[in-house]
Amino acid sequence: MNEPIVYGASYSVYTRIVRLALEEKRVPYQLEEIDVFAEDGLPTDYLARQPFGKIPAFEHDGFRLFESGAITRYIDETFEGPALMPEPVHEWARANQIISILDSHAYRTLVWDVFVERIRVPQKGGDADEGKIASALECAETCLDTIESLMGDGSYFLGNFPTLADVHAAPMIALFRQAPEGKELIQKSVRWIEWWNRMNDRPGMINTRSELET
Ligand SMILES: N[C@@H](CCC(=O)N[C@@H](CS)C(=O)NCC(=O)O)C(=O)O
Repeated sequence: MNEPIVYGASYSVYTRIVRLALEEKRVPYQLEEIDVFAEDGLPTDYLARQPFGKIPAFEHDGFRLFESGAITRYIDETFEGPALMPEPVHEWARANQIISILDSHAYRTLVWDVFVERIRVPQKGGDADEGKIASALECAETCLDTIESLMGDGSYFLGNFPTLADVHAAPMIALFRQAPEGKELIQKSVRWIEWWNRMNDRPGMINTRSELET
């Protein structure tokens, strides 16, 4: 089998989710840089890989795929290495539920409305929208509390090994905690602190760390 190719950027949360799945499976891969925010726009042929113009896209042995949730499940099923979904059906359903919460509620709130607004906007000379941050923090708290209520008793969300749910969450939390308010919310929960410290020390997280993290 050829090495899979991830088309994306090292700063991107969703690109990192796909890379982390590959890292956890210990699958060598190539990262083809696509800067989705480039002034000149996306390479002309990129929309053939991802018609919505988002990153990442993925290719393996001629099989093209986009949507990170589909890509990480493909990686888990296709490659050898530790299983990244729990087998008991209740934990399996919980992992899917957490991934859905992260996609539907956490990504925009934690990454765009808190991290980008608090850190990136001022870095680029703008003024943070305090109203946006304040209301996002309420939703962020609901996200964190809800995911915590779904966690099992193990070292990771759903047992003693990371699943695709952990892999989906870690890149979002990594940016959220760059904002002082984000860090403070995480620090309020021992479960979240312990989880973050464990996840952040994993080789995959270290290998995919970007310059956005201090
Ligand atoms: N549903 C997509 C979401 C991917 C996504 O939102 N990627 C971000 C970067 S992390 C992006 O491409 N943003 C560019 C934009 O929204 O214009 C997936 O799961 O792959």
